[in-house]
Amino acid sequence: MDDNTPRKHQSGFVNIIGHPNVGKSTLMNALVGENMSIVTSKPQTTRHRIFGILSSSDFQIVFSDTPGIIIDPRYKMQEHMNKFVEGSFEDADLFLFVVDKYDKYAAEDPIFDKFRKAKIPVILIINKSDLIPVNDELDKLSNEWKEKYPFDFVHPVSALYKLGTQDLLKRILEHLPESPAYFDKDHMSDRSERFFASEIIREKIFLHYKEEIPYSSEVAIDTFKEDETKDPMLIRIHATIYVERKTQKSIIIGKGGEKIKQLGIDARKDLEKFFEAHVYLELFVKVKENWRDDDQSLRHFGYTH
Ligand SMILES: Nc1nc2c(ncn2[C@@H]2O[C@H](COP(=O)(O)OP(=O)(O)OP(=O)(O)O)[C@@H](O)[C@H]2O)c(=O)[nH]1
Ligand SMILES: [Mg+2]
Repeated sequence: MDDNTPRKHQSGFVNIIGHPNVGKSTLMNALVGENMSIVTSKPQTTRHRIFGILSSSDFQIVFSDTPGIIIDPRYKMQEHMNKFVEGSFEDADLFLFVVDKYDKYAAEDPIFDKFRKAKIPVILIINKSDLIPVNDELDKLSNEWKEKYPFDFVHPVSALYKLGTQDLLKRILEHLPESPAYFDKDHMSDRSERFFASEIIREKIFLHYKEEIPYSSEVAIDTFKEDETKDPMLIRIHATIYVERKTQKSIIIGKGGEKIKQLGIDARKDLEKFFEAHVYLELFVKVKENWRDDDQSLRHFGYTH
């Protein structure tokens, strides 16, 4: 190539969608190389659309992690989660449609119709390939999926063990249009530090509590103050955990405050890692009855479109 030939630059939106718990957030984190999106073993962990941006001198891939598609939403919050997925149809240059070996879709599932109408390339990602040790099984799965929709490509990966993810990046670049970058090259997300702080605390709620508690909880950051006179920097965070009922508040706090203390210790460790700073974290718990069905609360918690 002539030295004066301008080098090709590719940019695009790569939207990751699929059912809850199939590993969408793990995949985005593996592709971006940072823990941008929280991951737990419980379904419906992700509640928002979150960009994770991977840039080099030649390309910028704007991944978006989305909530798992909820078939039968019971709360307004879940309707908002589904709307975030729908929103990802408006700007996608490429879809990564993530499934695992247990995942089931009928051939007439509305998602396939949406793909057809959107006319956007779709790569089927068969995730958790570490749980599918026999190649025959993978071929069989792959053929069954291809009968449901003419995917542009079928790509097995293990997002958890980062197997096949580098090959997937190459495949993604083959589908990305030539375009200038959408974001500054040093941006890794569209989200604020407060958002990441609330997500890290919410992840710990998912990990520390059972049954309805994680699903009835939301986290709001009341103050986030950086003190740069300290070395390393000190960040003071006051956060409120909202639950739906008084009984849930006492479960979050635990006997003598023991449970919330453990939650705070665990969350602080990850906050310090994420922000590379010392963190002073104070947690409060409040009851906001039925916030999952209350428009005003949902707006306050960022469920806006
Ligand atoms: N064995 C195995 N487990 C995986 C893999 N990828 C993700 N997981 C696990 O699957 C669970 C769900 O992962 P997430 O990344 O939170 O899944 P998600 O699709 O984002 O889930 P929602 O946000 O609830 O929609 C976690 O326990 C992950 O560790 C994989 O490649 N192999
Ligand atoms: Mg997720």
